[in-house]
Amino acid sequence: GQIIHLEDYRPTDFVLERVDLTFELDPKETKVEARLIFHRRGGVSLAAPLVLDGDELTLTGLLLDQEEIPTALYEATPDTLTIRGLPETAPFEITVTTLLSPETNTKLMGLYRTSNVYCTQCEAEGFRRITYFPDRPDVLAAYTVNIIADKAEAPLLLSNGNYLGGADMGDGRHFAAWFDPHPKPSYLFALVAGDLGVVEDTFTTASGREVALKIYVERGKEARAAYAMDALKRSMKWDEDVFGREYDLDIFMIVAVSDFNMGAMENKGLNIFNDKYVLADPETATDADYANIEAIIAHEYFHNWTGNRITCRDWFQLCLKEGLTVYRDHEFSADMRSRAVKRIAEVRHLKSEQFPEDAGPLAHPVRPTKYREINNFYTTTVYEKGSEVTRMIATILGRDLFKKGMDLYFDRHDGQAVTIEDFIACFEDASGRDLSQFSLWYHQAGTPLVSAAGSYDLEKQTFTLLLEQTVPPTPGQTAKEPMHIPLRIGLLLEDGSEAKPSAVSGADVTGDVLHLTERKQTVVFSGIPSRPVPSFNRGFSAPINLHFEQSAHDRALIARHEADLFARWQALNAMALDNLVKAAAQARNGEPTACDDALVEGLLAAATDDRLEPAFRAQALSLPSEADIAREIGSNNDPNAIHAGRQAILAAAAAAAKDSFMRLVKEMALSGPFRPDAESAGRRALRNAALSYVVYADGRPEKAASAFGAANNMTDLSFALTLLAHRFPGAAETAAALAEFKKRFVDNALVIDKWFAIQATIPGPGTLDRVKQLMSDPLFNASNPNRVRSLIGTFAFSNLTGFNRADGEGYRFLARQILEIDPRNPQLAARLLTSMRSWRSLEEKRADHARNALQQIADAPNLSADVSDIVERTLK
Ligand code: B3K
Ligand code: ZN
Repeated sequence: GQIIHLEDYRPTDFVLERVDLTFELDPKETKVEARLIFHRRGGVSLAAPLVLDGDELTLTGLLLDQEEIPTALYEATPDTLTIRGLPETAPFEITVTTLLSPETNTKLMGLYRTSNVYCTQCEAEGFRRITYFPDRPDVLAAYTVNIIADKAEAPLLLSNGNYLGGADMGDGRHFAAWFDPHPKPSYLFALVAGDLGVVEDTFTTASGREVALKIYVERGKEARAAYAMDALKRSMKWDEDVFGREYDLDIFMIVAVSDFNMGAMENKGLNIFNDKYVLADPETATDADYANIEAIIAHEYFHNWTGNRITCRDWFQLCLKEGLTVYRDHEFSADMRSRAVKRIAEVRHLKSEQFPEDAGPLAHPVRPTKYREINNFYTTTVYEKGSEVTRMIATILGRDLFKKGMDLYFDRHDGQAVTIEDFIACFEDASGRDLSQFSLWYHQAGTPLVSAAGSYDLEKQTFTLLLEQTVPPTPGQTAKEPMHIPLRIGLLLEDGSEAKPSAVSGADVTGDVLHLTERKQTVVFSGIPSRPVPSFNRGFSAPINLHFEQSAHDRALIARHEADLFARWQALNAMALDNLVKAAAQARNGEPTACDDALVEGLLAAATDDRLEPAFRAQALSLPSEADIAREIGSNNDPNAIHAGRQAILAAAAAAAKDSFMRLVKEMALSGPFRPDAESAGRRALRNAALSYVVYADGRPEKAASAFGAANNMTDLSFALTLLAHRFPGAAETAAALAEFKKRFVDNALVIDKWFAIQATIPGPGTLDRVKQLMSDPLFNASNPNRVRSLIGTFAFSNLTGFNRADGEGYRFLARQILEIDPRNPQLAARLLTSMRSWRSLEEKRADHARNALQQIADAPNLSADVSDIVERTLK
């Protein structure tokens, strides 16, 4: 594939007015007739042909205003259709007929089959696998869709918009017609046909309209869709209350399918979901599953306004809908659950996924300027960093002006396909502020590093902060400009109270937001009665790395007294990270590991403070991951040493406070029926976190085995199984529990995915063989993305010691899998390959093995554009 540049954008020569589609569904030979009404845009020369996109298409008919087009006037290849000699100004109708084979469509893009259900995925460029079309997001039209199918095979026929009607055709077939009045780009098109069960409800909008809600799932699974329905209704209400956005059709549908390349898709009025993010009940779903379902249902629903009503001009603007919609779903979850705990989870995720991307060969701006394969840009940078950038706008403007800017955006751009510049202009116009320096967040890749140094002058009662920012070089961007970084900061006094400076010079400060705008800034706080302890980046107000030498004593003070709960966790986490980095070095040098008493005290103080909610206390107990430690070390990493050091710290903390952890396990026990709410989930999380320390201190599998036996919900059951498998992989108790778990859930593929993932993350070099064995288990299915991701993906992304085996076998295994999957499903293969993005930060021998494995992929013939794009950038 060639490189597409943002600067080459220009509007289409022809304006699409209407789309009328007819599908005659058949697993092997589906006929699609597309009637497209166009007119030539003013000023476009008569010589300009109509060029439509295709992808692996077979053209079987082509008409202009119902007349056949002479072959001299058009040219069709599987990926373009060019038509000449079209009218100068008058609208004309092109009828395109194509033949598809949904059954053999293994890429899961366009129209495909999953468990005998026809379904579609069109974002980003899947519609061109259905018919020749101007398949780009700035071409908006109203669609009519007629679906004809075998009645027995597909009693249910769905598409976007409102149902117009249907009828029996007398020959065993029937049809249905749908009309979507809202102009939309082709990537939001959807069709579903098959035999599915349904859960129904209604929602009455703020202005009193009744909307029918339907969630379609595999027959027999209806009861497991109740939580998703509840989350949907709460999302609809929240978007009205918080963003003033009402739903705009008579019906809103969600369909859950079991073969899906990603989480879910926001097709207008007809969202299609990976069933993993719809189905839940206490027996089969963990608290994390419930929280994910709530967040993703909300995310896709919120796209109705941020993405569908207002869409992207081109794919470079992807963060316009994704970053903003992630921000909206984060705020929703924060309102539904605990804001501080939600923020901690977001920052953990951002740091473990986006920071490594931004620090590695795949780094790119939130708003990129070039791409080879757009599917490779649905990244954590576009999504999560994009959300953080939106959050910073809200922090800089404050709640009211942010709201005013959002209202202006909805008002000004409804029905349009717009750019990031249009979005920013709304906030500038609503607030009167200049956001041009701030916009660098969209354009400069790399995580900014802010280094701080402080000095206190007792005589003058001043505290002076020296702040310096640098943005590291990233591929294609060597020199960077200083950014506008909104840094929330608190100055704590020794008694835990917060200093209130009488004046601040050297930076604009509003409330507790310090605006860092220059490369170097000296900020002086006056009226500070004693040496303050600065707490930086409260609430993680800016997605940066912060370097500040701070003693364990000062960190402990923040961890106990900060008003901002997130900052308390951040201080504890930093303290833990100091210890873990030191322990990794000690393990590598064969020295004994030491754990600071201050860390154990800090962990315990937070974990046992019953003024704090259990979910927060659980977060405090959960130490930084091996990947977090590797990132903090930065280069020349030895995963075995990191693992050994971390185990040693865990064991030391466990031994130092075993009784307190045992008490917590008892105190946090829940009685009564299972409830998935945030409070109960928090108690389970704290209980399990404490249990893991108890098991570490104990060194024997019995307690984990009895927790496994006693569990009455999937959270506790899978946690106990993980403890057993990871801590005692060879124990008889572990083998028994794994066997029992498999037997119990053999009919539930989503639960078996947990069984795969738990085993794929057993630390150590032996896990690769286990993963290979599991691949030949009859429950594994190499063509189902969820299975592949839970076994192979989890191994490559989340098992540092297993995947990064010193002999390089892990990388070679992954390379073989990539080459095996790529011809069937390039998107899945490319996504798996991003697990190699941090290879350069490994110690030399491993890095060599990794490079060789990458090279082996790069040298293979017939790579997809998806995989070759990732492998080339990763190697560069
Ligand atoms: N917009 C889709 C993602 C499509 C990915 C295409 N490769 C889901 C979402 O972000 O809501
Ligand atoms: Zn999205």
